Amino acid sequence: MKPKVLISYKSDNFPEDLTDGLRPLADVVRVSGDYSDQLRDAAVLLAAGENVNEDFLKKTPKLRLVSRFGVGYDSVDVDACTRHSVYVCHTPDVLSDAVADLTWALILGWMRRIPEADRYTREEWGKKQKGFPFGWDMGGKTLGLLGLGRIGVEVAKRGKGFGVKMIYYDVVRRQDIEAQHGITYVPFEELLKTADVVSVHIPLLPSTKGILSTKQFQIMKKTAIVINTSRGPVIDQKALTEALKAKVIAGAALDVFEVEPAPLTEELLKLGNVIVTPHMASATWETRRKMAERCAESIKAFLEGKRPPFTVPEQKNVTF
Ligand code: 8YV
Repeated sequence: MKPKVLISYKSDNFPEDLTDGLRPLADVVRVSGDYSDQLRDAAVLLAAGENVNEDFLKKTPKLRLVSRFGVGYDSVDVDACTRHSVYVCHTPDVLSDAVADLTWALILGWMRRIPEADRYTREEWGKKQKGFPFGWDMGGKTLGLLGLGRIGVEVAKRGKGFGVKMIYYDVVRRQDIEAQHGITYVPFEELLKTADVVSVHIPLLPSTKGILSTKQFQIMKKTAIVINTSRGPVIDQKALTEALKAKVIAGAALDVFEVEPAPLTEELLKLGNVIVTPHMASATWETRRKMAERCAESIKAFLEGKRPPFTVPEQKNVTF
């Protein structure tokens, strides 16, 4: 009997040809909605964002590989997977450009007030001059990157072209990148104090949850904006909403939220000084294809009895 591969990532979207490529080696089942009845004999799970934790693993005695469709794997308890001899793979690198592009789209979209300008052009242009969408220059502003990993670096590369001064804070100092891309390391508080744009590029960990909250917004410039294309919970969303309402900071542009999809009743979605997008930073046709290929590559290698590529760093030296 062939091992069973469950594809839970938006099954309808996962490329048919990549699924077909796995069929000679596995019984491939595309699932959606509740698929708990499929778990008992599954060897591989191509996971969207479901929580793969100890409870989940109790229902999957045959599971040996979780392939996360994405670079972030905060939804997967890697220690629990290691205890259960389950590899965890993800899709690093291939989405860094797309996420950096959207980050800049959000920065520029906010600074040049694109959503308001679009509405003004359709509804008011020629009728009234009041409300003409004046924005702000990028050149000379200070961009503060919170996190200088793969995605932060791509954001910095693009920053060079816009003539911004770049500073960053990270738990790991990147002296190679500092010299190469003209970016300066500063302590966290100094970044908050001096940046005109604070852009977040860190993983969600117990230590980063709520890293931007009331206290941090108070340290920031009144004219500063916050950009988040990483994970919603790294920002305390209620504190951010209050800070935006009270004009403690000037604005925010967010692709990620504490709860997703963000409920339509969410107060943050009603504020005028916020731009929102639906967790779409990696959602380009090319990038999603590359992510799918990376998942398929890990799964195929595993099915052929090899150690899968693209395991998460915590499992770098582990072979089951
Ligand atoms: C995806 C992401 O939208 O890579 C990640 O960690 O959050 C995004 O690229 C997501 O993984 C799709 O489920």
